[in-house]
This record gives sequence, structure tokens and C-alpha cells, in this order.
Amino acid sequence: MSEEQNKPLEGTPKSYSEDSIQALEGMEHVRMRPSMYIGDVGVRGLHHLVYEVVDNSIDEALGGYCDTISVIINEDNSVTVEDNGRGIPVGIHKKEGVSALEVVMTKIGAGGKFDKDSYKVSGGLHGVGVSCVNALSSHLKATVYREGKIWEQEYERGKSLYPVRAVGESDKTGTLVTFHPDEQIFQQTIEFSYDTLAGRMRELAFLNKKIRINLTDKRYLDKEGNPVFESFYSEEGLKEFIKFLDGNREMLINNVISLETDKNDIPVEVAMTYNTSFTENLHSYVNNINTHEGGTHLAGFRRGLTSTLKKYAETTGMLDKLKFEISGDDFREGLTAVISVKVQEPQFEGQTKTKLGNREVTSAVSQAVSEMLEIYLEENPADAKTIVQKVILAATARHAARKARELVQRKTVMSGGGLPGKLSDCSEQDPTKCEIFLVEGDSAGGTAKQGRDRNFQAILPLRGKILNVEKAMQHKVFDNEEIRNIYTAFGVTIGTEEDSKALNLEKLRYHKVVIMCDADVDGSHIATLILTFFFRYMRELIEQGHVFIATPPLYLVKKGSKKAYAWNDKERDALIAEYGQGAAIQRYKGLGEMNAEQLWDTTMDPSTRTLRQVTIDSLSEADRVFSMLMGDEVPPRREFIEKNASYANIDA
Ligand code: 0RA
Repeated sequence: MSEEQNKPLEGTPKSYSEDSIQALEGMEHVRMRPSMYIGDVGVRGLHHLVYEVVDNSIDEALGGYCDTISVIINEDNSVTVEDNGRGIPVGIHKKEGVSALEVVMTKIGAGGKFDKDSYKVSGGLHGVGVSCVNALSSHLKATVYREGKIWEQEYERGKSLYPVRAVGESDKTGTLVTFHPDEQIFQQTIEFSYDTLAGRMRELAFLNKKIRINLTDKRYLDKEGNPVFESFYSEEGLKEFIKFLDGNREMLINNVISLETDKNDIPVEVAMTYNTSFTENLHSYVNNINTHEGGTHLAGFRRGLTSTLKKYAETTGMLDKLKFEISGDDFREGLTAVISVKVQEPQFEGQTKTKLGNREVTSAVSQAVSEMLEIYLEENPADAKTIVQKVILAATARHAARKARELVQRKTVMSGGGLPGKLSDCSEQDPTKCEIFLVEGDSAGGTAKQGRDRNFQAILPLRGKILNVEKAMQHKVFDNEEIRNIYTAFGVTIGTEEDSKALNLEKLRYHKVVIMCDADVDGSHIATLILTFFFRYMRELIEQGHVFIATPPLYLVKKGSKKAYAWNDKERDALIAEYGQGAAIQRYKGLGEMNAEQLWDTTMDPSTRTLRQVTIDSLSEADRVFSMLMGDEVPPRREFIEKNASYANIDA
């Protein structure tokens, strides 16, 4: 869908009616080019189908017509989304000559989205409408409760099976859509992930307060025999979102600072607090879409925050003894904030179209933040002092460590400085064909070096446990030898004119970065430390799909001249059964126990290995998990590990 089509058509009637639903173009194109509409046809695109349908109900709720939305994953992997809104209109659409419901469901771009005057701000990543979901579903059924009746219509691959019909009477109102994703389109999988959907529904509940969002998974039963169920509801919205995000961190001040206002017709909501950590943790949204790449609203937030805090610190004399400049970053160390704006005609830019471009939003957010923060600091002098002291501490540490930092900054690395001595590089020059394996320990590193294909595979051995960046100040991170080796080997630098922390990936030397650790508790701890570093300091590397985890086997089963590897107990048992009496089993305790050939065959050879790609479903969820796994609080970590452990039994 081009951006042009997202704009309101001229001459659209001012009020919602059957006619305001414009029918635009056929649905064949959606099936021919699904990724143009939903991004991809993998796991991500599959889940977007649900978000698209839910977004329509959220819009109805934002308009004040609906307060409860229920999402159900059915046993057959179909999904039902129900709301108690007004119900999609069912009367005859004048231009199309069929029910408006049919128009909404079968015409791309219909659904009232083109009516600028109606309250329409939410939108799936691509804002393509429920008709897209219909086109990409093998079967869809819409049920509407409206005007005292129950109406329904069914579709196959976007084509209606019969005209909208009344099937009963009811005094409730609302819309219910059940769709089954089309296996012809989603060839990888049609299995929905409960956790992925739960993460998004929780986020939506925080972003849109006072709307109840229920999630039921009928595929799984709990101990009492009931389907898995969670209900998401936030009375206070972003304020509670912040408390949730920082649940595993120690607070610096006891309050969440928040605002909710309209600036030049732009609804702006912000909530923020400071914790004792050293990471900046900002989440920005436009029309409920997570803007990973930030944009003008984020710039406005930063500007408002920096100028107001700076002014406060200066006028209270707190900076008098400071002999160097405070940089923008210093104001954001330990800051957790959520910025949510609603923009009528958002312009999305950037690599993943998740960067807001609308210029007017910067000053709206900046003004709103300045006004609110000024009052807060005035009324809460103790908090104000604590925050400014933290900023000064950050600035002091940064100043003291500027040398370490410069080492990974653009200038230095570009003007020479060789590759790390420990790196065994590959000979291929084209980065898109190159892979680098980060291997725990020198001995496994040695095996990997022998086993690899040196044409396109490089090896970087890492010494033991790398620094836990979650608990380290930034200068400690840049001062760490292993981490510096990673930057130099990768050819990644930090800092642009605009943003001192921005990552430069243009010179990335390997398009596949593979973390290769032992398949045990220690190995997964090391993998998690490396991932934490990537998440906090090289996030785009993950987001652009460069990061993978190798999967070494757990067992070798042998008998005579026959041998095979097993990656879990089930595979092992199957091999034992196949080989019969006398089968010998070797359990690999680590990569070091494999010889070079075995490591190549099982873990490094592209034609036989399995690499697990690291992706981020939800930034806020990932942030919480990392702060929990790597932070200070022990009980939540234990609980998480018990719930998710896959190696727990191996070393027991
Ligand atoms: C257009 C007009 C009206 C309602 C809706 C769309 C609507 C769409 C969806 C999609 C999911 N749930 C929905 N609920 C409502 C209302 C027109 C009127 O009643 O005046």
C-alpha cells in the first residue's frame, strides 16, 4: 500500500456513514504481494494479522464506544477478536451496492480509515485494514451485533460466501471476527505465540488506559482445566507502564512523573522516572505503534528534558563547581520514559518505517515536557536534587572516561587501529557473505578455528564471561577489552553528528554474527551476557537480522561405523532405539569436547547446521527480561528461569 492511499480522499463526507467507507482496489494484489501489506509472511506477519483486527476495536474504544476487547486463540489456530462497540455498519453501501460490512471486509483501504474527520488514530504497522487480514485468511467469519439483530458473513481467501444475513436477535452491540490464517500464504507457520500476543495486548492496555483487553488461549489448559487466560487493564496508563518496565530496577525517586495534554491539536502523553541503573530506557509510540527508530517526538522529549533540567540545575547553582559541559546523554542515564503521541497523518521514515518524520511534533512534545517538568521540579525539590546529582555523576564519570569512549568512536577507529589480535579473520571481502563466530573460551575457539571454512567464517574467541553491561557504567563498557574487540572486529563504530550514541553499521564486516556457546547452563549464561550487550549497545544489529545463536548437539550416538548426533533427549532415545543393543552414547559437556570435524559437521556447516535467529518481538518486553536476568533483584530472575529453563535438567 503506498502512502498516497493512506491520505483521506477529497470530498469525503464529514460524518461516518456507510458512504464514507470508500472502496478502493481489489484484494488479489494483497495475496500476490502480502509482504507489501503486512511486512512479511513469517511469524511477525502472522501476528500482525491479529494486531490489525485488534486495532480496529481499539479505534472504536478510543472513540468512546467500546470498553472491552477479547482475543481468543482457538484450538485450530484461528483467532477470534470481539469488541462491544457499535458494530460495523451493515446497511447497503450506496456506491458499492452491497452491505457496508462486506465493503469493509473485502475492499482494500475501506473501513473508514480515509475519513480524516472521524476519530481514527490507531493503526497496525501498515494500517492496511481488516480486509487485508481477510485476504490472507483461508476462512473468516464476521458477526455483527447491531440494530437489535445478529448479522453475519463468511469469506474464503477474502471472497464472500454469501451476502450479509441476519441470523438472530440480540440487544447487544459489537463486532466479532474469527479468522484462520491461510497456510498457502504463511508457509513457515500458522501457530500463534501466546507470549507474543500477550506482550502486545499488555502494551496496548498500558497505551490505552481504561480499556479491558482479555486474552484466552484455548490450545492450553491450566491445572484446573481452564484455558490459559490473562486480562490486561490499566487504570492509569503510561504511569503504570513505567512501574511495570522498572519493576526489576531500583527506583531513584519515588514518583513517576507524567503528563497528558493536547499541544497544537496533537495529543501528547509522557511518563518517566529515574532508576539507579546506567541505561537509558526510552520507548516511543505514535498511534500505538512502537517507533523503534524514534523520530521527531523523541527529539522533542529529549529537548524538553535537557533544557528544563539544565535550567533548573543552573538556576539552583548546582553546576557552579562543574568544570566541563554536561552532554545530553548525561540527563538520560537511569531514565525510563514512555512517550506516546497521536498524529493524524503520520509520516514514517527510516529503514523499518518506524521513525516519525512530522516536524510539528517536536515542539509540541518539547513544550509539553518543559511545562510539566518545570512544575514538577519546583514542587518536588528533593527529587529534583536527586536527579541533578545523578546527572552530574554521569557527566563526571563520562568525562573521566572519555579516552575509553573515544576508542570506539568513529574517528579513531576509522583512522587506523588494526583488527584485534585474537580474531581469526576470513578471506572473503564481501560482508554479506561473511560470518563471525563469537566463541566462549580459547580452547573452543581453537577448535572452531580449525573446523571453520576460512573463506567466509571468522572466529573471535571471548575470554570467559564477558562484562555484564546491565550493571556497568558506560565507560566501563567501552573500557572492556573483549567488548572493544567486538566493536573493532565487527567494524562497528558509535557516534554521529546528530547522536553521540548512534551506531554506524555501514562498515559492518560480517552480516552473520553467530554466538556459539556450550549447550549448558554456563554456556547459556554467557550467550545471555553477549545478547545483553547487543541489546543495550548494538540493538540495530539484532533488529536488522544479523544476530544468530548456534545450536551444538548434546549427544553423539555410535554403533560400529554408524554415528549420529542428537540435539535433545528425544532424538537421543530415538537413535538408541534405532541402533539397538550396544549403542554408545557420548554426552557433549561443551564445545571443547568436539573435534574440529565434528564441530563443522554439526554446528558450523551452513548445509547442515541450525542457526536460531535472534529477533525482538517487543522492545519493552525485551527490556524487562534483560533488566531482570542481568540486574540486581534475584527472586524475579529465579522465577523466570524456572518457567523458561530448557537446560535445567542437564546439569541437575
Ligand atoms: C465504521 C462505522 C462505525 C463503526 C465501525 C466502522 C466499526 C468498525 C469496527 C471494527 C472492529 N470493531 C468495529 N466497531 C465499529 C459506526 C457507524 C455508526 O454506528 O454510526
